[in-house]
Amino acid sequence: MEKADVGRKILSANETYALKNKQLLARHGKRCFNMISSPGSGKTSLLVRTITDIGGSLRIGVIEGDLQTDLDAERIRATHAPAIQINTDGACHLSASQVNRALDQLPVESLDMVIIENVGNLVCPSAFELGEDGKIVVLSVAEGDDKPVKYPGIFAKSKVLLVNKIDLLKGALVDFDLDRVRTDARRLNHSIEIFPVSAKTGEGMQAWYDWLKNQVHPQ
Ligand SMILES: Nc1nc2c(ncn2[C@@H]2O[C@H](COP(=O)(O)OP(=O)(O)OP(=O)(O)O)[C@@H](O)[C@H]2O)c(=O)[nH]1
Ligand SMILES: [Mg+2]
Repeated sequence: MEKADVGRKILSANETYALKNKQLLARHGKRCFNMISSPGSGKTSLLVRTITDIGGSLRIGVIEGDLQTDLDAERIRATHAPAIQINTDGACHLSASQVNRALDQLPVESLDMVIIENVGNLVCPSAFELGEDGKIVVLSVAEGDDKPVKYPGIFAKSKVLLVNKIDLLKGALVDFDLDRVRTDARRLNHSIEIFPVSAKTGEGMQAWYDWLKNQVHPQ
């Protein structure tokens, strides 16, 4: 079998499970988002702050993907939200079959929403559908404002861009042109919602919470 055929076969097996996940979530009437970024942009910090601040008004369950350890699931569980950890053992992305097994272990019926924190990587996870309603890309200001043009795929596919760590912009600790990121991301994806936020200070987070709540209870 040629390399391209093997690649196509892996993707189509993944699509079968992605569809199963979509159907399972739709049967329960639950929303699901797939959070993707480079390692360390602040995905888990954003989730911990979001779950803590939103409280009981939006019941969020989390699926955590990492190569090793259950450190991130432990951080989520400390908020009392349910979290299932998947270890990919070297793979650079989550697969839909792994998410399918994790969904079996989550109390999906008692939740409003499942958020999947994908393995830290801006490239591979964007090629694997997991059955989500949308992707959320996180870019922290310390990574540089050229990322939308250098890694266009994930910015083109995402519903939301969270620009995290904006607290670092104060005092010019990093050079980052937010307007450039807005322009470049919208050139790739005119409908992408962009929220500049800080998981550390809470700045800008309310607009993100409003978007999230609107997914479950549209105004
Ligand atoms: N200054 C600042 N630091 C932040 C912010 N959000 C996260 N951090 C820090 O960034 C580091 C990485 O945060 P994580 O939440 O673990 O990032 P992650 O994207 O989940 O990382 P991986 O799961 O390893 O890909 C930690 O030291 C956080 O304290 C923020 O808004 N501002
Ligand atoms: Mg994390």
